[in-house]
Amino acid sequence: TFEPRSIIVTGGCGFVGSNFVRHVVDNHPGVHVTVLDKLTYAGNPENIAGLPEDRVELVVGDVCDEGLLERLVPGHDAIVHFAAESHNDNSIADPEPFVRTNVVGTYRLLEACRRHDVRYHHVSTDEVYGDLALDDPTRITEETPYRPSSPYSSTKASSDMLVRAWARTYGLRATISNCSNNYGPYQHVEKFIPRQVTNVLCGARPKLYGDGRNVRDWIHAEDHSSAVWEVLTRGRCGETYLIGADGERDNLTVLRTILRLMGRPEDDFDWVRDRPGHDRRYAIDPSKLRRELGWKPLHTDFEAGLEATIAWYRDNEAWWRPAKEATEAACAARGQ
Ligand code: NAD
Ligand code: TDX
Repeated sequence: TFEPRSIIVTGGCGFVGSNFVRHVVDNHPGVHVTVLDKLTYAGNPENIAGLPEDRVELVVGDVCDEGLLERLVPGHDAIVHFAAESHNDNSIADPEPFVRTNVVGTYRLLEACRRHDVRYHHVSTDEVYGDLALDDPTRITEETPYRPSSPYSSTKASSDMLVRAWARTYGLRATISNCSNNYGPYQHVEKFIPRQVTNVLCGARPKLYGDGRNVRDWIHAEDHSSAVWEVLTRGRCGETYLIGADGERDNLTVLRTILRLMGRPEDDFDWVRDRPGHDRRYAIDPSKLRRELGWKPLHTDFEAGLEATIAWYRDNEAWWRPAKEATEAACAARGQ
C-alpha cells in the first residue's frame, strides 16, 4: 500500500476534482491536498470552500506552466490529475484548448513527476474506447482498443498514451483510471443532467439531442472518487483500471425520470439537433477494479441519486445561476 501524506490534485475546483478533494478530506485525515487549478469557466473556488485551511491549499495556475510545476511539485508524494477541458460540445466548436490543456498539460506533469520521482495518477474517461452499438452484448474492458470519436476524447486518449509510455520507458510510477459518466453536485450546467434540471427550474424546456437513444453508463461522482483513491493507494503501477457502476441508461429514460421527479409531464421537452459524431453507447466492465481492489459503489440506486442531485440544484441556485445564461446562449448558437 502506498500511503501519501501530501498530494497535488489538479482541477480540484472542477466537478469531479472537487468531489475527490472532499472525499479525501472526509476519509483520509492525515493527507494534505494542494489543489492546482487554472479557474477556467469550469473551475469555481466555491466548490472547495469551507474545507479546513490546514488540510487544503488552493494554488491558482496552469498545468502547462513548467516553471510553476518546478516550484510546486517537489515535496509532494503524488499528483492526481483531474484538470482538463471536459465538454465534448466545446471541443467540437474549438478544439485548441483541449489539445493544450489535455495533451501538453499532461506532458508537463509527467515530466515534473519524472524529474522529482513523484507518483502519478491519471484520471481519464471511457470515451477513449469509442462507442458500442446499442445491441452489442459486450462491454468495454481494459483490453479494448482505443477508438476515440471527438476532439475531446482524442485528446484524452493522447494523454493516456503519454502516461503509458512514461511508465514503460522511464519507469514512472503511474496508474490510469477510465471512468464512465459522472453525476452529482457541483457539475457544470453545460452537462446533460444539470442542464435539464436547471432548465426545468428556470421554466425552460429540457433539450434532447438526436433520437435520445444514446446510452451513457452513469456513476455518482463520490463513487468515482473512492475508486480513484483505491487505485492511487493500492493499484499496481503501469496498470489501467476501468471505473463503472453498472448504470447504463438511455438519455430519453434519464430525461423522463428527471421530468417525473420534478413534477413535469414526461413529454415536456424539445428534440434538438444531434451532436456531430455523437457516440451511441458506453458500457464499462469494472470487474478488474472489483476483483483486484475490492472496490464497490455506494450509490447503487440511480433514481435516489438523481433525486438528491435535483434537490442540490434546487437548493443551490446561487451556485449555478451565474453560468446559466452564457451556457444556454452557446447551445442556442449551435441549434441545441
Ligand atoms: P470540469 O470541466 O468540471 O473541471 C475541470 C477543472 O480543471 C476546472 O476546475 C478547471 O478550472 C480546471 N482546468 C482546466 N484547464 C486547466 C489548466 N490548463 N490548468 C489547471 N487547471 C485547469 O471537468 P470534470 O467533469 O470534473 O472532469 C475532471 C476530469 O475527470 C477530466 O480529466 C475528465 O476527463 C475526467 N472524467 C470526467 C467524467 C465526467 O463524467 N465528468 C467521466 C470520466 C472522466
Ligand atoms: O443538452 C444536452 N442534451 C443531450 O441530449 C446535453 C448537454 C447532452 N445531451 C446528451 C449527449 C450525451 O449523449 O446527453 C449525453 C451526455 O452528454 P454530456 O453531459 O455532454 O456528457 P458526455 O458527452 O457523455 O461526456 C461526459 O462523460 C464522459 C463528460 O462530459 C466527459 O468529460 C466524460 O469524459
